Amino acid sequence: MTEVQKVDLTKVKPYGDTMNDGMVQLGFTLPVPAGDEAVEAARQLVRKMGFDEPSVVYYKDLGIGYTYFIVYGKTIHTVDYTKIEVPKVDVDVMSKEEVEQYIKDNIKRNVVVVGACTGTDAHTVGIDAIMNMKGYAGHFGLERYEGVEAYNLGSQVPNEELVAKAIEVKADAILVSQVVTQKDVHIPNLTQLVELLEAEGLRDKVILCCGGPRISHELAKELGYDAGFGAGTFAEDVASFIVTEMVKRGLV
Ligand code: B12
Repeated sequence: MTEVQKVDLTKVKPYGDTMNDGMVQLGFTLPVPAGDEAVEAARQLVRKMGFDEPSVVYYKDLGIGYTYFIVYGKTIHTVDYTKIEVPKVDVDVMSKEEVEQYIKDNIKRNVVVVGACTGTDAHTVGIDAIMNMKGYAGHFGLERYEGVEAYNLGSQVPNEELVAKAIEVKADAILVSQVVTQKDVHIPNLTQLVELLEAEGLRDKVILCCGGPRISHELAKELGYDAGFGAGTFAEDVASFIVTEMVKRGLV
């Protein structure tokens, strides 16, 4: 009979093929030409990162003096899982049908939602997944919801245009998608939108949400948003938040 090993949640480390072996696979590129010296450089670097027994299991010459590595190593670190607290959007997620019923019972009019992927960001798939009729992974988007009037402006939308549309259609909620986060390009862009809404006297009158694969609820709150949604979000998650928040804040 296989014995199930007990995990000490106060000292969690990666599992490779035995409990607590700490085994990790890393992939990275060094700006040095491929060869024995490059392999040794990768090994030394991985040891400095806090891994025992670094072993270069694969490397490839990328040309022009660069080499790509895959290295195995055993981390010397652990984390206390029992002490971890992650700020999360505080809402009971409803199904599409439950959201529709909630709108009928509690809001009694259409909920107007305007969304876009803003700034220079050209990634439409995330905001489409949330808003478009056909939705994502079997979850219909907001356009399909009875009682929701959804306007998806697409990508590379300037904040000014998004705010103008929100004013024109009297939006109850504004949804912003940010996928490119290189060099923190999303931070000033998300901040500028909050400033524009404040200048228009609109900030308190709308539910403001942002989302994207590297957006957390914690970051969103820090930047002045009501909620932030990360990878794996469905329309139900944000719809539930919008409608319950509208009622909570008396925006009906
Ligand atoms: C497709 C794609 C593209 C396409 C986009 C086409 C299109 N019409 O969208 C094209 C080829 C145009 C592209 C271009 C670029 N891309 Co690109 N792209 C991708 C790719 C492969 C998939 C993204 C995607 O569609 N995901 C699927 C959707 C469903 O997931 P999602 O966006 O995370 O959305 C979900 C959640 O995050 C959330 N969500 C998202 N937004 C919102 C908003 C709200 C309000 C809510 C509630 C939820 C929510 O809900 C969604 C559903 O669950 C990713 C790599 C990857 N595998 O993720 C790179 C990636 C995003 N791209 C990247 C880069 C760097 C670029 C370029 C800068 C490359 C270049 N040097 O030119 C350009 C940028 C152009 C620009 N100006 O923006 C990087 C970003 C790195 C970073 N940290 O910033 C990635 C991660 C690739 C990589 N590993 O380097 N890209």
